[in-house]
Parts: sequence; C-alpha cells; structure tokens
Amino acid sequence: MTPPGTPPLPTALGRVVPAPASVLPGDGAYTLTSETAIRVGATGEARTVGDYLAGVLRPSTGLPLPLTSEDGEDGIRLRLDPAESALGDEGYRLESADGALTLTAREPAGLFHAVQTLRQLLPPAVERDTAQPGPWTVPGGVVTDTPRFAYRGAMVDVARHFFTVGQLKRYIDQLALYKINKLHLHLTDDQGWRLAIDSWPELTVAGAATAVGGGSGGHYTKAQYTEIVEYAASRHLEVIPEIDFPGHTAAALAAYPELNPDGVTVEVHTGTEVGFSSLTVGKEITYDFVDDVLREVAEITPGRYLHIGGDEADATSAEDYAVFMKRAQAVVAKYGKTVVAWHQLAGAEPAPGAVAQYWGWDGTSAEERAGVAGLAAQGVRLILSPADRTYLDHKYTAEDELGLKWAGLVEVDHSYDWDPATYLEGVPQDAVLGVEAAIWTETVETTEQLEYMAFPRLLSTAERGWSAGGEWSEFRHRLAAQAPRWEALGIAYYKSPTVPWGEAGSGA
Ligand code: NGO
Repeated sequence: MTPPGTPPLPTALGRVVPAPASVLPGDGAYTLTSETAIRVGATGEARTVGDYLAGVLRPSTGLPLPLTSEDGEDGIRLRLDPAESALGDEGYRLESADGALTLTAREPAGLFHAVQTLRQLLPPAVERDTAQPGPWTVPGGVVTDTPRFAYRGAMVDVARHFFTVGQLKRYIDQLALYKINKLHLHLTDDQGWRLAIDSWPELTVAGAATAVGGGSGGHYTKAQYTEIVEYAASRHLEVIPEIDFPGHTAAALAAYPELNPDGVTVEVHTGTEVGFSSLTVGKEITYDFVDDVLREVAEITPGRYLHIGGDEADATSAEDYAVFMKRAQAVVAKYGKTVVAWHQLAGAEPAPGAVAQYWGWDGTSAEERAGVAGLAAQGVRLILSPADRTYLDHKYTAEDELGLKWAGLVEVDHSYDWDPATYLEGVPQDAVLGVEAAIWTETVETTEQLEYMAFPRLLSTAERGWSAGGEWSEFRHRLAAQAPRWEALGIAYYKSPTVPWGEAGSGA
C-alpha cells in the first residue's frame, strides 16, 4: 500500500535523471526492430551523435541499426534544426510513438542529451555489452527539455591520488549519462603536480613522484591531457583545468627550490593537512612560473576557463594574497581565458568576468557568506559546490571507512536537500552559473571507491543543475530506478537506506 502523502511513481516516460522540464505521456510506444534504421540527415554532427547512439544500442540489442542519411517517417530520427530556437544550446525534444522515435535539437549537445534520455527510457539491460533478450520499447509521448543552469560540473582531484586517462574516460561516460557538461580537473596540490609543463620539467619529476600516503604518483603528458580533453568533448563536456595557487603548492615548491622564500627546497607532502604551503609573493620568479604554467595550460585547453584555485592560502598573508591573485588573474586574461577561483577570491579584487566557486557548508560563517554575496553584487558569477551537499568525498554515514567529514555526513537525501537559487542569501538565481560535485581523493584511490562515493549522490547535483524544483519523496524513486542500469554498467554504488531500491516500478 502506498502511504498517504506519497506522490505517485513518475510515469515510465518521466523516469529519467535529471528530471526533464516537460513530460507528456502519449499513446502507443516505440519498439526497436531488426528493420530499425538511425536516420541522421545530411549533417556530419547528427551522424556523430548517431554513431554514438548505435555504439550504445548495438551490443545489447544485437540489432544492426544502420545509419542512413535518407529522410523517412519511421525509425530513430535525429534532427538538428536551427529554427528550434526555444531548445537553446542544450535542449531537445524526444517524441516516441508507434513506428518512429524522433529526437530534435538545435545544437549537437542537445541531440547528445536526448540520446541520454533515450538510454534511460530503454530497459537497463541496454547498457550491457553482450546481446540481451529485449523487447526494446520506449513509452509513447513527448519529452521537451532544457537545462536550468549552463554549468553542471564534476571535479576530480587527481593530485592527492592519481587517476589514469582510462579511469577518467570511464567517469566521463558516467557523467554524460546524467547531462553533466563540465569536467574540472584539480591537477596540482601539495601531494602532486599532475600535468607536464615543458618550461618547468621538474614539476612532473620530483613533483609527481608520490601521493597521499606516500604511494606511487603519476602525471599526464600533454598528449594524454589532450586525449582527456578530446574524449570529454566527444561527450559534450568542457574540461576546466585547475592549477591551485598560491597555497596547495608543496609539490611545486619541492620541485623548484627557487620558488621558496629562502631558496631551500621542501619535501612533497604525503599527509592530508592543508594550508601550510605558499608561493613566494614577493619574488619575481613566482610570476615567471605562473605565466609559463598558465600559458602552457591555456595552449592545450580549448575550453574558456582556467581555474587558479586560491583556496586555503593560510600560509599567505591577506595582503600578499590580494597581490598574488590580482597578478595571476591578469595572466589568465592575457592568455585569453576566463578566471575561475574558489570563493576565497572574495579576499582579492575579482577580474572582470571572473567566476567564483563556493565550497562552504551549513557551518560557514555569516561573514564568509557575506563576502560571497559581495562577489555576486560585483557581478561575479558563482558555481555552487556546498561541501555538505555536493562533496562526493564525504562520508555518507559515520560507519563509512572511506571519506572525510569536516562538513558533516552527506547522506543521499541530504545531498538533494538544497536549491541553488536560494541557497546563499544575496546570491540570486541569475548570479548562479551552475553547480559542481567534487570528488577529493585524500581517501579515494580506486575506480571502485570513486564510484561508490559518487553514486548515487552525483545524481543529486546533476538534477539540481539541470531541473527546476524537485522533491526528495519523488526523486528517490527515480534514483532507485537507476540502480539496475549501474549494475549493467558495472558501476559500484552505495545502497543507501534512504532510497527504495528494487521497488516495483523501478524498472529493475
Ligand atoms: C576543501 C579543500 C581541499 C580538500 C577538500 C576535502 C577545497 C576547495 N579545498 O575543499 O583541499 O581536499 O576540502 O573535502
């Protein structure tokens, strides 16, 4: 029996995360058959999305699903139409009826997001890589969908523990399924410098040798970084590289003694304390270093943003911090990029167009929050990553072995319990560029651990970034419906008692 007050399960057509803007169930249903073709029209862009879709569908359905540029009224039709202005840069419409399934968008990103919705409307077994029985039916009706926020990010800290290109590709595929469109890479920290910089080669020798706990380190060559950027782009994610300055720099200070005030080298850090390292603000070589690093990173980053960190610079005086951040922001502008920095940017003068990333929590002081509202009042747009909602490195429960808990425990229901438009006083919706879920890796070393920490909480942030409104009492059912899909994809996840796993109608 359904307890009173429980909203009905979403219709089969609406059982999607993030929740679509509009779902109108209709008559009939679309079923894939051995005759089904994927009609991609004449544009190469729709064909690229069609190829991706066929790559998902063919192994599990065992159907040929040929791509064709011929028009027709039947089959899976991928349409890019510049006249569909209401769909914007990322929106789409999915129409499902007997005989035809039509995906329409103005831009390729919208068509790609439509494919993610289509995946979720097919049985979870569609995600498997060997032939499965079917039938492969999409409920009838129309989904019309556009995102609430332009920036829907996920961050991975590859500095505390290193993650390979292959590990990142796997996560990128998982992010794409939930319409995340930014991948923020935290590339440097006290414990490791993870991206090759030609003009400062020791960064990835002495600076990348180890990790938290003293284990082996690692780094990306520029070619590997480009491989990540290109793979992310093929999934419509923009990469935002972060080089954390002026604190969190022990790895760089260990590689280059001349960056230290006294010219004497320090050790790469293998512990997890923060706030003890700083570049030397009064030395000109510091700015040669910053210029070289940001120039080289900008050269290999097609995206518009460079994240320069700026968090927890506790070993830098407030005055030095303001001086340093001003100069570092100017370097970002010089190389044609937009600054992103953690919200401590409030302690400096934000450059025109700068974006600040809020990572406070319910315990953050009124004064610090007011500083962030002050940034918004100056026109700085905000990415919201409240640690007690979006930090995927935090423990779900006190019993968890993995994870930190400085911002409290982050159970799945709590991760959904916020609204970006009202979360910070003095930060209205139009000051919010979007949201981001961050996985810091002090305690996280493997893909399985990363997935366990990310799933299911990542979906809370994905939905807060894409959908307006949303109640936990309803969301939890849509979350439960995703689990068989994770099982088909081999994704490890936390079986939170707050989610009704395996309930009837979950699509299991
Ligand atoms: C903080 C800190 C990071 C930690 C993380 C752990 C920010 C922006 N700086 O978030 O260095 O890894 O918490 O939760």
